[in-house]
Amino acid sequence: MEGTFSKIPAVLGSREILDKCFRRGKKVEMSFHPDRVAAVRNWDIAKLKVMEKCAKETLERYLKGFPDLRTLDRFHRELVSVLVDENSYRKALGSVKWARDSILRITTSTVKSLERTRNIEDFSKIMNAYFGRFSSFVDQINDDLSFLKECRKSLVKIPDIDTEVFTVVIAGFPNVGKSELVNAISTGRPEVAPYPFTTKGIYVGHMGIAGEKIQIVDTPGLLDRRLEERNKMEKQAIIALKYLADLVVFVLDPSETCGYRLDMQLSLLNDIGKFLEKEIIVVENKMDLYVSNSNNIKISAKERKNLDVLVKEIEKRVVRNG
Ligand SMILES: Nc1nc2c(ncn2[C@@H]2O[C@H](COP(=O)(O)OP(=O)(O)OP(=O)(O)O)[C@@H](O)[C@H]2O)c(=O)[nH]1
Ligand SMILES: [Mg+2]
Repeated sequence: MEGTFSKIPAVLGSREILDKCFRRGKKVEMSFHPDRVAAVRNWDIAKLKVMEKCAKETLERYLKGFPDLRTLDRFHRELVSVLVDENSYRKALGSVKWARDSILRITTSTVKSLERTRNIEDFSKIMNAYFGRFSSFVDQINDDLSFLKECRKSLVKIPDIDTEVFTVVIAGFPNVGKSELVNAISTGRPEVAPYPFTTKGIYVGHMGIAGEKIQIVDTPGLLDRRLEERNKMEKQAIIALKYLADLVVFVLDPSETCGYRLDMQLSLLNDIGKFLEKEIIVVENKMDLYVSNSNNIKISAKERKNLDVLVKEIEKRVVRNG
């Protein structure tokens, strides 16, 4: 999965691709040939080849750079399906392939016509016909290119997550301190959402635990509501919980400074427990503001308090799992 999404190339529009290819074609210089007809013919063929190469390389960069959804693991596949419309995605890539193939085909046939022609006046007719069709193939996929350009915006943000590595997913209501916690316990340079902004996607940090490098995943906040009512952000959190979590750390904010009542947070915890059937560690964050008399682990992510207690609990699960 390394770099699958972060390396998706920037997408040009039809106009930009045509400008680039025509510009390159125009730069081709005529080589000397004692036969004037052969000299012009060679020159025209060289122009076609340069334009073909330009289109082929550009379009193939997209065909290679945008992942084939069928090759993705379940987690990434589900995540992509929340972020982009899969049918349009497949269709767009199909169109790019069609344009590439069409250009290769007409280039071959145009070279053949040039080779058959002895009449120098016919060369420019053949070339103009080629330019017209070349432009038309690229123009016809403009909407598909725009669509891919949009897709890229959301897909490049998908982190490289190794579905084989032990993974802790941090979940809970919005504003309870999930990102603060992930930042506090991740080592190295965490690829974590720059809090205090609302987390809009999935972010991954790492932790060295019991000699293993495990993943720690930050998710967007969840409200206590049915799946059908969930927005794109929440759906991503649910997918991470479902397909990535070996262990869930559910963060509660009993101080309710997050803006949500504790009973609502507990109701979400209860639902997630029922639907997931995964081990959940419940932590109460913001102990600097409020401490309840429950038996849950109490921490302050912001003040880095009691995090060692939580880390020990995570460690126990990692050791048991390995
Ligand atoms: N007092 C106090 N504030 C905290 C603590 N942990 C986080 N906060 C604050 O709570 C606010 C929300 O923290 P985030 O980490 O962004 O919360 P989140 O759960 O990631 O929020 P979403 O991404 O929107 O779901 C920020 O202003 C934090 O500084 C804590 O232990 N004590
Ligand atoms: Mg967050």
